[in-house]
Amino acid sequence: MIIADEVRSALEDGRGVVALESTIISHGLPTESSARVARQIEHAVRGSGAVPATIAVVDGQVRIGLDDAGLERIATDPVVVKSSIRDLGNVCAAGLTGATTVASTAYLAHRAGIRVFATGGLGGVHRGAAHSFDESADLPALASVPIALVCAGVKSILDVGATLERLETLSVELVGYGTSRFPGFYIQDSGYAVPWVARSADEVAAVLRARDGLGLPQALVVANPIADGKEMPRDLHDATLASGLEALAAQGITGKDVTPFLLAWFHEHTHGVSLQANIDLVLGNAQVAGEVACALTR
Ligand code: PSU
Ligand code: MN
Repeated sequence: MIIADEVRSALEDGRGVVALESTIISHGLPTESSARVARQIEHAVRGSGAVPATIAVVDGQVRIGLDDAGLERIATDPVVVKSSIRDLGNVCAAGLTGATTVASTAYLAHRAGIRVFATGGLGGVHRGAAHSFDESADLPALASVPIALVCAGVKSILDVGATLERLETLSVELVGYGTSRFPGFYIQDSGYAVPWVARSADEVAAVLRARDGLGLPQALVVANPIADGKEMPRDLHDATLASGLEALAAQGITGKDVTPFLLAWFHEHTHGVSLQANIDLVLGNAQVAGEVACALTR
């Protein structure tokens, strides 16, 4: 595991550090914009006074903090492997380049001593999971990694209600950031409530400290809705989701390809509307994560 110099010195000096995942860059956004967005996400973390650490596997080596060439490679190289926890052994042993998911990023960030992590939307229970058993490895990973994850809820392509039930079963603590409603990724309100509300970065930091004091091993999910005026129009969202799910079934897509397929479907079929929402929500999460990381140092 190679920790970038800037990240290592920030950790040693007790400054705020935010982990960032790389699958959103390689598989979640169109290639034309992904390098630019990856830089914007890091910029948003810096804007809050924290140091970004984008995590990926480059030529078989885990990197905690990517330089610009690494970021560009993850964004544009078509052979980059979507790497969840169970892929890490093979990707590293074969010297491959892999983009880490929420699950593997959380695991690696925690090993590096990072306390706060930002992504777009958490993975979860897929629609039809009662038959397919398709539940993201993000959920069990968060049950065993004590990190704060700032996200815009779970992706709306999922079964949100079932995902919330699983988060409860797995004892993953959940707070709404300035809201009592669980966000729906592209939209502010998924239709479900959250059990707890945090009104500021300092309140989130207080929850984290309390959890640390008790030695709780699970993650804290900080659900931060997309900003006012930035969410996708509801009817466009619902129609695109319906057609995307039909295409998914018709083409027989399964396993780790499901989420990238549906995200790409949205980006293509909304002519950039979902892409802009995805960018806006992840930048908002990066900013809040930076504020939480700094609040933890106070
Ligand atoms: N959030 C986004 N875009 C993404 C993802 C999250 O805005 O592409 C990625 C994350 O890496 C997450 C993964 O871990 O999607 C979930 O994939 P799966 O459903 O196969 O577990
Ligand atoms: Mn899956």
